[in-house]
Amino acid sequence: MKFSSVALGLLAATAHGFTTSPHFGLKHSSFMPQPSASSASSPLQSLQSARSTTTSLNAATLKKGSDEKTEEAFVPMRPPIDLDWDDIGKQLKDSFGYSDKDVEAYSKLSKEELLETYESMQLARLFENACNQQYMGGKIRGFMHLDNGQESIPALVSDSIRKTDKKYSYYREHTHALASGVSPGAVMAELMMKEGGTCKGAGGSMHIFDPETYFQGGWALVSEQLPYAAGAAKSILQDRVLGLSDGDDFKKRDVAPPKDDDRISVVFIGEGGSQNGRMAEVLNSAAKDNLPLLILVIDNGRAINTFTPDIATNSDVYKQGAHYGVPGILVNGENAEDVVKAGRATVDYVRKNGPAILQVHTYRFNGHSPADPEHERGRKDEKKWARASQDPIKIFEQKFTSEGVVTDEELAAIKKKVQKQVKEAVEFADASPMPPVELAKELEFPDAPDTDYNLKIPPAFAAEVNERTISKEKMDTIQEHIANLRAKSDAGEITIGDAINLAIHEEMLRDPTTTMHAEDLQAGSSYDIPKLTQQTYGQTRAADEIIDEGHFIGKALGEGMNGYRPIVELMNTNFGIYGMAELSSAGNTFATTGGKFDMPMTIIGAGGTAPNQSLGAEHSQPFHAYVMGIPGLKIGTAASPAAAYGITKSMIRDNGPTFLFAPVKMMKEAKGSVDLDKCLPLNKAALLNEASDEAVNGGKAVTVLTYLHGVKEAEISLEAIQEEGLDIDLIELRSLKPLDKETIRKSLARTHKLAILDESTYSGGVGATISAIISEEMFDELDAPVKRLCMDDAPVPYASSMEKAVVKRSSDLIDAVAELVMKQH
Ligand SMILES: Cc1ncc(C[n+]2csc(CCOP(=O)(O)OP(=O)(O)O)c2C)c(N)n1
Repeated sequence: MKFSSVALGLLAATAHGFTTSPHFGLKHSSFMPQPSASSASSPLQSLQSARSTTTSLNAATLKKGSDEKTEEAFVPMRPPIDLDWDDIGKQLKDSFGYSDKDVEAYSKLSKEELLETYESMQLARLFENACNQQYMGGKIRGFMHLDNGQESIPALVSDSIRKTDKKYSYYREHTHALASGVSPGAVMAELMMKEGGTCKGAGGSMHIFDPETYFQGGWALVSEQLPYAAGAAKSILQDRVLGLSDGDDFKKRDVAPPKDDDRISVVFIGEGGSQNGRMAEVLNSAAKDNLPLLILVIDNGRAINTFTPDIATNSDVYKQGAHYGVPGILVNGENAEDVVKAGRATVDYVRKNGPAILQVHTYRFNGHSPADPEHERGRKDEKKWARASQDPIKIFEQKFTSEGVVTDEELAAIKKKVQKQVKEAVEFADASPMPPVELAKELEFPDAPDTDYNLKIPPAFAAEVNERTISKEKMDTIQEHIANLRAKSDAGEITIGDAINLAIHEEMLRDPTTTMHAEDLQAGSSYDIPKLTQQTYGQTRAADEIIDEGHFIGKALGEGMNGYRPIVELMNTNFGIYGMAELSSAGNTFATTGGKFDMPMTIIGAGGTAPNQSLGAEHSQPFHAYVMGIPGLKIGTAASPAAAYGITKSMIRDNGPTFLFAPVKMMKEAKGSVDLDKCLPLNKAALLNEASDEAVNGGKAVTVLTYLHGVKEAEISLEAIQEEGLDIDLIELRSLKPLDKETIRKSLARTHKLAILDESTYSGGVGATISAIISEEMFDELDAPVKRLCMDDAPVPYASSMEKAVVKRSSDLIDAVAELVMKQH
């Protein structure tokens, strides 16, 4: 067992405190019971028990003797782990199956490689010191999460991670971006809100993105990046299956990846974030699909002010994969040389075999962010201590100069070179202009609201890819299925579910980069929407998913950033509640990345709340209203097969995230025909009934806005309304966002009265938003206040007698139209 000088220093200091594994250099206390061979069956278990023992410790007083003066000695809450290379080698053999010879091959870094490690660490440190200065000078604002003390991780990244590997980091990502080759000037400019920034100043400190280096975030919701990285890993498999690769414009071209393609996806995550359930899902998915995914856990033991062991039963994140068969190892982040060497071994394992976890034990010298108050239990002294004794840069300098491997002059020259680089980055950022005010609106959608999707050109390689990836037998089967559905349409007999399924198949054949995700997918889910997709296009393109919508919307997001066009089918749109974080980030991506990443994701599902639905409260929520506030999302509805077909096709072709809601109770019952091969606009409402001139001229007409089941309810009420000598302009809101204000205004200019039959709640509902817009922008057209017929602010009851009081229907509409017409103006 070797002890580093740092560890030796600590040996005395910790003598009072905790039980640790001698194997890993944690020190045994003479006051604590020693772990027996049976109570700590492996070195790593010993380490774990040591950690839990130390959680209650802070600082201890070491007494040299009862009559001696008391001497204060610092005992950190998190003891250093001081694993040496032998310990790491053992883990590499036990966890990854490496041989002694393999481990030996990883055991040395050349002098040149050591100097590169040093340079990478210095770039991270000096760049972030400059960030601190700019923050203090007021040029960087908001949150800024610095990485000081954790520089061995960027050193690993610049050593083993290639430009073409996909990288998914979190809000503490500046150094990961630099190590991935993102320009320091562009990162600094992004932090300083400048147009020359990686995202033109739209992203900021927590959202660094760079297409060229495949640096794909920069995500600020703790752990959200996990499924995205899995989706990116999946896109690598898709490239291989389809024989596609990225062109210079990062769009797919018909060139197969090289035979030895060994790209991986890397996800960075804190030990706090690793306790999130997304970790379990990602491990499951990574193991199931054998994804080339490296989970790089940066374990600084702190989650903002929380000492992570206070909330986590087990901080050994590298063992979390055991349940799924994903191996992991632990390394000491203060020893940059070992981090780089172990990083190489782990990355090589992932390239050749599949997913793995690498947990790096570090100390972070700064608080969470300068904007945060620091209330970290036991941290003040620990930071001081860590800066003095656990700094990977100082440890590196001390070790390799004292061993004569490198000279002070060589290190000084590197530091000087990096200082110049950082100075230039600040100068570049200073010189860059602020982004223009108009950019915010330009970044709302990648495709303008009035896009004609019929004009979109399919990829030239579609026929070739279909030919080589779909067998003749399967192609015959799907063509027959398509022909049957088209015949049903011709006969006016196609359902909404089948119309969407038809559109999906036509689009998946038209563009082989289109993928599908759903639960119960093989069986066609609940309404046949994904029917025959897996059977035709295979498991990689059409994935049956675990039951967490957040997980597979997240994976779709990762595919969407990597040249694919994922479709997600939700068995019921309400289940999308589990994917709120992922939906919101999908909506943000185009704008937050300064327009550098499209997000061609389509979510489709049956939802809404029909009268007499009898599904209970949780299946009857207005999820369409919940997502209305997500920027960047185009939201459509379709209450007929024709609308469902044409909108689905357009949404799949759109380069931004889109969400189609279909009426759950009408999926099989509404039948009709579709306009074959035609895309519908995503910004248009449909006038389903035009009030007669007679009714309009007599002041007996009302505009009715509705969608989903409301369309059927309104159609049912039409006869009764007309029998009374009244009439309605019945407008189906096929686009909830963007809203077709033109069609509404045109109708109000005739009727001057408006009822909204709304399948969402009184507060925060679709009707509430539309009513506000009309009051603000079309007030002059109104002769009476807008009449909202919406759901009460109450959970939808099961019993139909009670449900009647909450969910509005045709009878309510008939009354409302009569009431509006009676209103004097
Ligand atoms: C979903 C979500 N919840 C809470 C937060 C606030 N938050 C930001 S960082 C953080 C702690 C994360 O700790 P850890 O994963 O260990 O990473 P570290 O910051 O230490 O690098 C929290 C709670 C957030 N950004 N996202």
